[in-house]
Amino acid sequence: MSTVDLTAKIPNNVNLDQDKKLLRALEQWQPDYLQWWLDMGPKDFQQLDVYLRTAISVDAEGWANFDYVKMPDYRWGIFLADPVPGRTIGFGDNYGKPTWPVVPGEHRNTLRRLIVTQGDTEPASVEQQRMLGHTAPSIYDLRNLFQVNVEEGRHLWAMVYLLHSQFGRDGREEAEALLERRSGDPDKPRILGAFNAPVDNWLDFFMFTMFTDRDGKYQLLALAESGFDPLSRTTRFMLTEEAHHMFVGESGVERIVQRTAELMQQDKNEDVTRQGGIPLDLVQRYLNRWFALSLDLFGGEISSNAASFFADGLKGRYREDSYEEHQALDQHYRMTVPRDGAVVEEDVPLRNAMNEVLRDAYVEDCQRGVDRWNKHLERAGIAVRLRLPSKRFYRHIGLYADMPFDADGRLLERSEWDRRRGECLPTEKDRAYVATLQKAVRDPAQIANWIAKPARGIKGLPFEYQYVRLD
Ligand code: BYC
Repeated sequence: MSTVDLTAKIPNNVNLDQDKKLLRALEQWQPDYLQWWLDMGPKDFQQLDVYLRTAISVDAEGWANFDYVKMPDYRWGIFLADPVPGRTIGFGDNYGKPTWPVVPGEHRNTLRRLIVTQGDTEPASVEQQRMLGHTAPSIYDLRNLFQVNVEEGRHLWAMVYLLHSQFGRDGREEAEALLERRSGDPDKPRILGAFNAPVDNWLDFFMFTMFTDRDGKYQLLALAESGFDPLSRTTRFMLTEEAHHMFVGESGVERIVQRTAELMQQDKNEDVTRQGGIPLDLVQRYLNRWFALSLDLFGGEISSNAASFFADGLKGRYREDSYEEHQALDQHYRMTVPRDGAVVEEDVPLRNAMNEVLRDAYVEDCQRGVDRWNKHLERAGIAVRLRLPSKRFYRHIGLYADMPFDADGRLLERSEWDRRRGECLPTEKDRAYVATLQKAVRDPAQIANWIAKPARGIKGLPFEYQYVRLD
């Protein structure tokens, strides 16, 4: 078990003190990172004590320490899962060969691009969520937001460590650029689509952490398979933190659905908006949007990039070890492809379909969450059910990009799509209504009317605990 040096200026379990050049480079980047955090991190909450968990070791049990911390003092550090002795590449043309402890020259550019793309999402999400602290529905939720934010900051560190330690000058330049792009900025946007969409209310936030963070889980799982061992080890540790982010999203939407169901039960004839709740059709429209935006993050259905990532042993499948065959040659993957105004089923060479294979595993995982939400409706005797729209709906990347598919996956005439768009995507009216609900609740015992309290608090503490000391 590697030991974590928590007292170092940059806490780490990679013996940074033994590589003075790398240490110096990272110590130079650190003040720029902190400046970025102060400029773009949670606005107006930097001086408050927040009950946060901090990684203190990388073993499965007890890696987290919970205590009050001011966010700028959070111990952002570099933690890699321990190496697996004798690990070999688990898939592709290099199957069975030893993994690479340093970046192989022939895959340098591709790996750098993958790491930069992954790294770019982390600060982007912090930027997107910057203003949400002002409208948190409870102190419990406020604390969860900040926990997610500081960990996304740490995930940026994880990628910057790889860039600095493995990619020399190019890596250092990329690390600087990660602090320069800005979510939603037309001149220097973040790389991937969903990370430029505003997240300015808590319904968007919960949908984002449910659906977009879950893309993170699947991308990290695919990178954890990588033959480039430092990438595998760093993503394996990131995944342990990621679970909480998806919990925040999944349980956040669940508590909204639960509250709406309660309000509907109290008065079956009423429109829940009259009681300050969020109607299920509105929840469904937000769900549709974030699910579609997040599906785009997996890239094109048919992708020669994905085929080479797999062939070269750089990016594997979700749980590669559950497959019997790891070359994926002479195999096909069935998918629907738009053709002459209709969709037809087609077999695509498996390596080219790797983005879709990963996306399908993701969709299955999302469905489990939606089923849980629906249990509340079932228990309340409400007939309506939430559901995932078709994978073809409202896509901007890949085979179905910018084609007018409805939520059932039927291709519409453009005019019909334009007319019916407001049935399946958030409307101006929806946004205006959601905006009226964005009011901070500052009494730790209270929660906004549109969301139920969680079943339990953090780390065995009650919901009412003062997770953020506001004074
Ligand atoms: N937006 O062959 P294609 C997370 C580009 S989330 C804009 O279809 P490929 C987190 C693509 O780069 C996980 N551009 O796809 C969550 C390519 O560009 P070039 C983030 C897009 O190459 C919440 C072109 O289109 N991690 O961690 O297989 C909070 C054709 O590409 C998009 C990763 O994504 C898009 N949606 O790329 C915090 C893992 N999709 O080459 C954090 C690293 C594709 O023509 N990235 N393009 O210039 C990858 O593995 C891959 O780059 C992709 C798919 C998954 C993005």
